[in-house]
Amino acid sequence: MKIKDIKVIVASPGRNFVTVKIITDEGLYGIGDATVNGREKAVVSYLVDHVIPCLIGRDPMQIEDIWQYLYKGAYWRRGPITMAAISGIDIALWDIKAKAANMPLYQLLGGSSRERIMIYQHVGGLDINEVVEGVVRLKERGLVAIRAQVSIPGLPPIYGTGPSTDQSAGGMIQARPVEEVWSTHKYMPLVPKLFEKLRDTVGWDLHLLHDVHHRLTPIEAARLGKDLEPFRLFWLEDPVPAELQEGFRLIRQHTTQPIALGEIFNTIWDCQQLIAEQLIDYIRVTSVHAGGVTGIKRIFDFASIYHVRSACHGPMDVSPVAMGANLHVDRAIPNFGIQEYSGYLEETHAMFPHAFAQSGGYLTTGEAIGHGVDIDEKIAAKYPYEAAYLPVARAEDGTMWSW
Ligand code: GCO
Ligand code: MG
Repeated sequence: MKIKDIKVIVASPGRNFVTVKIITDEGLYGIGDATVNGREKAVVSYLVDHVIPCLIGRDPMQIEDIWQYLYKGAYWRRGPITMAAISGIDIALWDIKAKAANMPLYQLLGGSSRERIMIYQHVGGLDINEVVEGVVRLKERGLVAIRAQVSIPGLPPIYGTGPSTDQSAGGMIQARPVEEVWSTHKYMPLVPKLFEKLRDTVGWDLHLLHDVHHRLTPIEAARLGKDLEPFRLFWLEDPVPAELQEGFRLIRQHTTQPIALGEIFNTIWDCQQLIAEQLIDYIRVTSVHAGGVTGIKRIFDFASIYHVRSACHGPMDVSPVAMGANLHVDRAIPNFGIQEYSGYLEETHAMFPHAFAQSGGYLTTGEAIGHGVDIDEKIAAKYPYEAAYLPVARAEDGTMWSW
């Protein structure tokens, strides 16, 4: 079998997606996701100008060799654009291999370790009462794990702490990034109050999660972790920017609050120390950003030695294609933790017909061969690329902040 053609399809059914379609000379094809939110076209150029010409004529069955060829062969290693391009190709190649084997992808990865995959979804609100109401509503729909975020009183709603989380980002996504205002000292005492009220209302069975979105320092994160301990959160996500891996030691010295990290990581090298020193509990790499099925499987296998569990990033900008690939890995690995699933707009569901399905707080992969997600190119043609950026953040004095 040989790779005959590779198409890159860019479409915006509500969000921009970069989809790779690898077509073989035997008629089999595979689909991959190569989307980097807000930097989509950089990946398109990387693929079209530098990757695809080198892959035509190669054997699509040699997935590991093609991965290494693109990783080592470029000389310039790692980085979000390179790794998203590798991811898109890798996910499509695994799809082809599973189709050639006439199996659902999870079977090729070792078979099924679980029947269903626990997910979490997001609730945001302008004040604590609004968030509590939202959490109660999702719980009634059968969710067993919910991420809760609240706006800071006196400040406009901010991405990731207010209603402007993924599924309701609405006005927050613009052709140029909106600039938002952040205040650490107003945020810190508010979050424990939110989770106290949530525990009083929904009890202790529900898993509650919170995303800090990289905005604190290690000692601030340690303080927040200690303050949250009585409410037994499933995790505290991205408390601190993670370039400085050893910074997480400080958090660990002070709190037993479980920590989740890794949605912007591309390789095992971004989290090698965090995992080997057991500085985190959940690793949030996702197939589209961390080297495809090959990349995340390698990271999760490494993490399993250190009691670190998987938690694939799965917001709306991770397309249903990467979601499908994630779910097959989630199903197969021994150290699955949880899967983020923000859900998708109707247009997105229609453009990517998929075998995975939600039932209450869980997703199932379905038994379709391959990863079970396709692209409808006629629908895709109706939604051309649109410039769209998530907001950026500044402190109240104007200092640029992590968002
Ligand atoms: C999450 C994330 C997302 C990211 C977004 C960036 O936990 O799902 O933090 O909301 O901000 O995916 O493109
Ligand atoms: Mg996050």
